[in-house]
Amino acid sequence: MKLFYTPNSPYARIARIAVVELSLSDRIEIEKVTVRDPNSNLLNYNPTGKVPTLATDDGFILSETRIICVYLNHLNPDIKIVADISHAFLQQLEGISSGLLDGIAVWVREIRRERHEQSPGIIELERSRALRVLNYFEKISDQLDQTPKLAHITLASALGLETRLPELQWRQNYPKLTRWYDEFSERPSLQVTKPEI
Ligand SMILES: N[C@@H](CCC(=O)N[C@@H](CS)C(=O)NCC(=O)O)C(=O)O
Repeated sequence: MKLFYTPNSPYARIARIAVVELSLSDRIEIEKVTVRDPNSNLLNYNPTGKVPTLATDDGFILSETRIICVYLNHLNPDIKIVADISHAFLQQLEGISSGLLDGIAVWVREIRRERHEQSPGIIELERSRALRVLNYFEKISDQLDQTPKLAHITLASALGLETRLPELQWRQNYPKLTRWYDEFSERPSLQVTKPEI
């Protein structure tokens, strides 16, 4: 089984963290690829050209982080990373943290375009979305724990984009979230998957 990733993708990072937390490192080969590259090896597997991509032993090509994490979790059901319907609050956190990540990812992509191509409207939309969600997590931070659930992994991966988006500056205004994040980030699975920049 093979997991394709790029070192700086926050989505691929979630899948890589899940591999470690589920003790699947021995069963899954991790292959670094390029994206937005017509010569990428990834295109031989997945026409979307997106990471993460999981090529399973039974010949399936899985895209989309949550779908991949559900599959990985089935390989080691003793550890529960992905929340099911009996854990509705965790599902709530999964959804809100992945909305935060999607929004920040759009924002990061926007500021990486040439200045004259950037849309101030999109940047403002994503900035205010991120601030609303960060306010939410600061308020409920006493309900965040340190267990490696998909919700927490996704939130940490989104917050980890601070290195790519200094404009976000979430640490200054969200002290409780900062404490939660700094402790969670000490997990070996987060340490070995730290973005390169
Ligand atoms: N909705 C997807 C998003 C994955 C995604 O956008 N990955 C980015 C890297 S962060 C990518 O592969 N981009 C390549 C491209 O845009 O062609 C998921 O949940 O996995």
